[in-house]
Amino acid sequence: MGMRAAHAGAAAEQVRAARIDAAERVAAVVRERAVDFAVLCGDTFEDNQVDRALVARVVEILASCRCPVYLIPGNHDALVPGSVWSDASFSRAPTVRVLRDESPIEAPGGATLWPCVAKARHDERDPTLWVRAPSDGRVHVLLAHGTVESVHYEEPWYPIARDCAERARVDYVALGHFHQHLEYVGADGVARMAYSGTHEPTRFGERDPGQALVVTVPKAGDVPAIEPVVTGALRWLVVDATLREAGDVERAKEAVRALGDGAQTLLRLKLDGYLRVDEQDALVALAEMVRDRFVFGRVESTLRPAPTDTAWTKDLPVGPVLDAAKLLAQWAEPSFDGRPDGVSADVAARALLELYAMAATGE
Ligand SMILES: [Mn+2]
Repeated sequence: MGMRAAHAGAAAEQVRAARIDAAERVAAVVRERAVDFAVLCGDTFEDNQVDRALVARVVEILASCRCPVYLIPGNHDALVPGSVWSDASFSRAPTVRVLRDESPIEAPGGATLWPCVAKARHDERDPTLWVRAPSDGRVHVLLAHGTVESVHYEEPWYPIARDCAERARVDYVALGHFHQHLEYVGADGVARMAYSGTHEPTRFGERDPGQALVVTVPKAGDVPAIEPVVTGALRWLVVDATLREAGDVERAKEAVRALGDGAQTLLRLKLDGYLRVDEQDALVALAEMVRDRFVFGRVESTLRPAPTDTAWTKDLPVGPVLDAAKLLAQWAEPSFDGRPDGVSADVAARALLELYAMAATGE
């Protein structure tokens, strides 16, 4: 919460509002499922400087869960002097519990929570190493924020070993930091550790974002049932299109139209290939459609102009490539009638353009 969303341009405000709405859906899921408690495993806030009115709003949403909600700080909202966690809103919401100490606490449903607390933005130690749960019949849940080994992430701090659940002897490890839903299967074939991912998608290129996890552990030692529930609303799509032949711009436009209602979609349309002179107007229309139809829409083009005649073939080295170009140029002439069976002028024109692309890029 409090993400500036500068990467969404003029849609940033809508992106921020969507994150509030998605938080309300998380609270609704918590109420509908009548869970014993909810956990948020760090980076609830973008940073420790977020607007305090936003903090109050988030605490209000969490309080609406009608069950205890436990939060640990993450690297973005680390527990440091003057952090967001010192906001007075938290002291007014008794069911919203910020866990500040590395010591186990009892939660409803016969559970014991083991909170690993981020006290700095960077740390290169595994924050879970202190945990070793007893076999006392309680359901032990470890809460941690960090980077499980082998996850590639731009902020690779707070490393967490893949065998954390086994080593700490807990029933479940609830993870924060990574934005996508990801489960880890232990040596016994059971997943006891998972990132829920963010409640609302955050950026382009994410897989499986916008979910909460409903985790059920009937009793100590049981296999956890991990059920993803969709809570996000906005789609962040990247669509690639390569233009080569007449009509490709129109086909790209159809593909964009097929994405449906743009009111919940951010789109980056990446175009490469060659643009024909007679399709420049169609490209302008496509760009307008991308801009107008979506919450955020941007065309990213590396298009080059397609050749208007075959003069470029004169630069080809003498040999089979030049011979092929000459032949294709001849076949591509609609009035030429000596084409081999099965070769149309269109196919020859397209092949010639492919050859042009190869020659232009040195392939
Ligand atoms: Mn983080």
